[in-house]
Amino acid sequence: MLELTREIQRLKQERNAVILAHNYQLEEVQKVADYVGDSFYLSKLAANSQHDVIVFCGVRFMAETAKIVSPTKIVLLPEKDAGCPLAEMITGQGLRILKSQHPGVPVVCYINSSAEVKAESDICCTSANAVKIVASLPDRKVIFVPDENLGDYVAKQVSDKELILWKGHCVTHAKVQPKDVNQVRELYPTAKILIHPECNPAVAALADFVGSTSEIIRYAQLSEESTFVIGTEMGVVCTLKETMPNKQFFLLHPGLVCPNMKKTRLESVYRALQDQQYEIHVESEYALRAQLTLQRMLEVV
Ligand code: CIZ
Repeated sequence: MLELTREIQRLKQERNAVILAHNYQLEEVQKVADYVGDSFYLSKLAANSQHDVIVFCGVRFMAETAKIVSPTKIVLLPEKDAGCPLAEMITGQGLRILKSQHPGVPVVCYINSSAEVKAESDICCTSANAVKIVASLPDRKVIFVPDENLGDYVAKQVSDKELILWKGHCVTHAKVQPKDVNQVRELYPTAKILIHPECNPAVAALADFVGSTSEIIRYAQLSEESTFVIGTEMGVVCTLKETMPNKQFFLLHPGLVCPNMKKTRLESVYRALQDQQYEIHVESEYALRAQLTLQRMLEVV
């Protein structure tokens, strides 16, 4: 492992590469990364990167987003089959049909979407800024795709808006049920329960705090409390334990493990740098419009 880490560092210098890792990545991958964070933070880093190569340890839509905001760079996704079932729950054609049913209504797409869906949308959002993005629109009616649970959460925060939602969901977060929250409340009565808005609304309603991965991390950092139950992918628990050894963190549900995020290993990062694989290309038909959709988000937040 040490040898592999050294080789990764050597190749990184040789290729003038930067390694970005999402909060949901394995600990071994987070440790070798230059930056760890959510997709918003990482896409901003990609947009401003001075490196020739960006190794994006995450899932396909994230690497695709990095390529869209940094088109002249070589963007590599270490595991080519690391996809996102949520992003795959909506197609460009599906969105075009929805738009034709609601002419003139602006479309907000969650960053967990393909380049084609981004190209068909007016503005992008992440779970950290979804409320702000929707609130920034002058229109009362807004189409929000593809995550129905995040959309429901946003709708509750901006009650003057009417959100038209797509029925997509994250298969990992959807595993959590209200009974799981009730059980951990009994088990850890003093713990704060922090839940991701991709969980279903009945689960989110039982949380002490609902927020994106970066917001959950910030909440735990600033809180005076010492025990937390985390209702998002287990990679976040690794980060929390590593950075706050004096606090206690428990995973809300054993199924909060994203199999796609876990495909990337240290070996994958090494091979990505060694063999320059798997390079991400975004169809020119979508690239420019998707870039505008992302840029509009960056201008609002
Ligand atoms: O925005 C992201 O990176 C995702 C997918 C989740 C989160 O809350 O950070």
